[in-house]
Amino acid sequence: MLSKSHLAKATAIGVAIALLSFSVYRFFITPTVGPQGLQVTEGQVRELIAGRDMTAGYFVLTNHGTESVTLTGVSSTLARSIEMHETTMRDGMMRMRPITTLTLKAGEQIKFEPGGLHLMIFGVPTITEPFPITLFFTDDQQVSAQLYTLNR
Ligand SMILES: [Cu+2]
Repeated sequence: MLSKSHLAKATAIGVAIALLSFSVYRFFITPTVGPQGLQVTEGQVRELIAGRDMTAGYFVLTNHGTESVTLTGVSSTLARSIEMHETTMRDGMMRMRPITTLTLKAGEQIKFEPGGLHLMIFGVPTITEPFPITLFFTDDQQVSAQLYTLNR
């Protein structure tokens, strides 16, 4: 039979494991929605091509709030700079160009994805996982997010 102290110890370990798996679950499955109702999901970053220090990043941004918001920039402590780019087709050629702002209406969702809107990440010597970014919005709002490596 288990003594009282053994039982207490086993219970404490059980609680610790439960808390740990709960936080891991929350971290990967249900990202939190910020106070402004802004949510970043599916954050991904491409591995570097050998010899280069720039890459591309993607994510899904959802405005769960009741007002429109404007994304004005993105940065990372691990990159020299990050630009928002859009991809366009002109004369049968795929081109990309920087955009400076992006407005989301209330309830709107915008996808940064391969072949469309994307982040160009410059001056990044190595990709760490998760790769931290911060999104800046008008009215001094900020949202932090993590990008995970996309192995393609
Ligand atoms: Cu680009």
